[in-house]
Amino acid sequence: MALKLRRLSHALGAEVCEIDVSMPMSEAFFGEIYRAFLQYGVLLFRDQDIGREQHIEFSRRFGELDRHDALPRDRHPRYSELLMVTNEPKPDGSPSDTKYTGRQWHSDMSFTTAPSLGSLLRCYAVPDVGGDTLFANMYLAYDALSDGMKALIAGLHGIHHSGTRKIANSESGVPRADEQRRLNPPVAQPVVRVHPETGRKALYIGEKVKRFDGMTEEESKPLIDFLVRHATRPEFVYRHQWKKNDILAWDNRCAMHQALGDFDETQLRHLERTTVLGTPSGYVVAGG
Ligand SMILES: O=C(O)CCC(=O)C(=O)O
Repeated sequence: MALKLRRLSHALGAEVCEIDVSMPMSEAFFGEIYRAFLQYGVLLFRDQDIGREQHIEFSRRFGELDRHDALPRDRHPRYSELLMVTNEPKPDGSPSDTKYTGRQWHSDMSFTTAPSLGSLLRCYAVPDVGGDTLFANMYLAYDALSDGMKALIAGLHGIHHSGTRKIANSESGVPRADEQRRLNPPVAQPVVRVHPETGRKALYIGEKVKRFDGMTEEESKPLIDFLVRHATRPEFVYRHQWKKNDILAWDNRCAMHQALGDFDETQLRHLERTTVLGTPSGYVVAGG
């Protein structure tokens, strides 16, 4: 059976059509999916009305799964391979710890020395309107830089911090942010990463980067801001409008993403993510 693909945007993304990811799949067929994953950076699988075990099993085809020890509060209570992204209040009525997950441009687990290969996010519920996710193609962003800028950033390392911008101000945010900082000291990552499978160079930056190693925050900020603004220009971006039972798989080594908060927060938005472990990258920076 040949893979049926439909491109999602000029920048990145393709829908894999007429597929049930819970059905048995030959190595050869999964190989076609994985090649499309490498080529398009983001793959969409619609109408996947499957169980949590099946989400986990399909994700394992991409590689070994993270058990999310770096984010223990955000794990599903029964499946450590699943990370919750939900605004559903806790049973005691207090706000969800993961209400603001992803509300800044980032690549998953960049604040660890084993940043993720890819993630598979499954949608259970979305608000009537809004709550979309943006993805940026970091190969295109790198390729579009001038030779002078490529030379300037070639040896730089950005220092990535855990946590989400908005969480620090939220009711439930402080203990979670403290815990995340304790478990995850800042990690320096190359600003230009060579994708281990395609061999292409991609920008590896985002809003979790506070400064460059060897430079102050004040010195670093203008260049970080420029690179994030540059990488997220509309021509490098795909905007995903979620439907229930969508699964999106993305390659964290060449795409970054951001969850948008443009929706009525009284409505449920509930997604669950598996995270595929990547190859080691970066180094811990004492004192951040
Ligand atoms: O909620 C979303 O749309 C994206 C969540 C996210 O950023 C993540 O799982 O890393």
